[in-house]
Amino acid sequence: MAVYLGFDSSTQSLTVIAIEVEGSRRRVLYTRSLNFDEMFPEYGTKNGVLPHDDPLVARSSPKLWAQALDTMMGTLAKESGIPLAKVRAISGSGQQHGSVFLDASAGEILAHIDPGTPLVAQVGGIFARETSPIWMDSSTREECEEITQAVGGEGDLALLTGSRAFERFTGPQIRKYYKEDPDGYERTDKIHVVSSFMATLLAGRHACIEPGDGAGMNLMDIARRRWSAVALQATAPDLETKLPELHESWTIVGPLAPYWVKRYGFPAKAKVVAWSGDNPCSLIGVGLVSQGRIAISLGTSSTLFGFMPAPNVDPTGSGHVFGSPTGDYMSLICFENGSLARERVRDEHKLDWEGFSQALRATPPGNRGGILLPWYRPEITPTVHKPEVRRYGLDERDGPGNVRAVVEAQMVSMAIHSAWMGVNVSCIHATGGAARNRDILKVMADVMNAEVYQFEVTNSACLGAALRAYHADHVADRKKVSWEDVTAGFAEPVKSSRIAPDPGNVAVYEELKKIYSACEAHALRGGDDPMPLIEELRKRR
Ligand code: ADP
Ligand code: XUL
Repeated sequence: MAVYLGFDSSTQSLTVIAIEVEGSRRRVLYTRSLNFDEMFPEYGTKNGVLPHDDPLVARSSPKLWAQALDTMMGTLAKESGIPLAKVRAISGSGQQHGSVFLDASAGEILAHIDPGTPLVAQVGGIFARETSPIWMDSSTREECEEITQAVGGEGDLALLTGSRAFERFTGPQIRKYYKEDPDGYERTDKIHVVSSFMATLLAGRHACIEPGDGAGMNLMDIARRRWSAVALQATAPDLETKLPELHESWTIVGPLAPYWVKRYGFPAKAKVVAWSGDNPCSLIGVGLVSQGRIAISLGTSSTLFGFMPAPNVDPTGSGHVFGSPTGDYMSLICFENGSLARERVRDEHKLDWEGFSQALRATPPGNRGGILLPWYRPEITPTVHKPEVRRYGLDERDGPGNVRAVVEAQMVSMAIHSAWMGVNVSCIHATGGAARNRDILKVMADVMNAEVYQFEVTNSACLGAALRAYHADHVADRKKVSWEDVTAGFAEPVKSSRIAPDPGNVAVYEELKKIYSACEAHALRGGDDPMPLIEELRKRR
């Protein structure tokens, strides 16, 4: 029997999953989540983010992530009951784009961590920058423009790196830091993303970045899967010396560092496998290792993604191409106003999740034309810098109407902005915390005109990380294993969970998509007033 561990260091929590594999016998042994705000209040985060006066700035604490990892490893050793000696490999998934700036002392210090003292007490001095910008940060508009100019325009940058410049991407964030604190930048010896930082802590040495997360930086040549000299030069000086190496997703970073072996009793030969981004890991965790289906993840962010055999970049500029952990590619669009926007509406109308679901059941598809543009925070897709919530034909005090409006807005926006992927969607794999809510998934099925399936494990990023550990362990031992074998028995949708689209509702949403697009155009680009369209729909339906 072999045990594999997958971690997910997400915006709001650290989760672990332990899976057991013995031939075709596969099962989940253990799963546990630590919420950052609740478990580590001393860091002062709210929903995993440090408070800041500027709504465009979003940062968190890398020490908090390190402390959560230490606590979780202790929990695994002392409380989980899993056979530690059987752990063969460990991998993980990290919130994408976030960056950790380490000084030159980090290498030596991490190689000699004393097992008698908690991790955080020893790594406090390794950070060139105390806080880490995360994916919710949208304060780098100027840097995006500068990088775009230097590389030769949006189209060229997208062709080169898989995306035009995005505020949350690591490259623009690095440029901002270099401009604001040149001494801090000079002091920085290595710049990790969240995933490679966490793998670094486990292995006690600088881990590589892999193409799943590397593609979220505006720094990697997407076709060649190596750092792009042109993009690096456009971003900040001497960047090539500060970035970790770039290697495939199944790279073994090294054995587990002695700290974890001596302090908690993990086996010395357990392999640390490169960590990847949460969306690339999710691609594995929902079994999308071949073409033809898509996944929608309803976590803190909402993402829609699918497998892609070649890097076909989005000509409209709203989507991304990332590396897939299989060595291929994936397409993705991301929305910042995901769970936190749904929670805002839920809380404004004093509901719990059951009340939220009841509101969905009590209101008609199409919401009688009532539209909400749910930009509680700045939005990534479409680009909205100044947070603003707009309503069309919808009363602010109408609780059920606002609940339906926020869910419909999110689903309709996903449908509109994913058209560039050119996938004829007939089947959606739903994942993330809110995918347990079948009333939300019903709206998804009707808007996307596709069947929606749920999974046994809702944290597909975490499961995908454990499956990647299993895959890399086999590759390292020169054993043949296909991705279909890797995901079999774990990442298959639950057949009985199928939610089918209703043709009548699909027709309503076809009309609503046009109205929603008109509302977006009105709010963002001064387009025509969409109210006449709403009145027309009301007359007919
Ligand atoms: P992340 O990994 O991005 O931190 P998760 O995928 O764990 O987030 O999702 C957590 C979110 O799931 C919570 O913030 C909450 O809004 C949402 N959630 C949990 N239960 C429900 C439910 N029954 N209905 C809708 N949303 C839910
Ligand atoms: C993807 C993105 C988010 C983060 C947070 O591009 O920004 O989905 O990975 O989970």
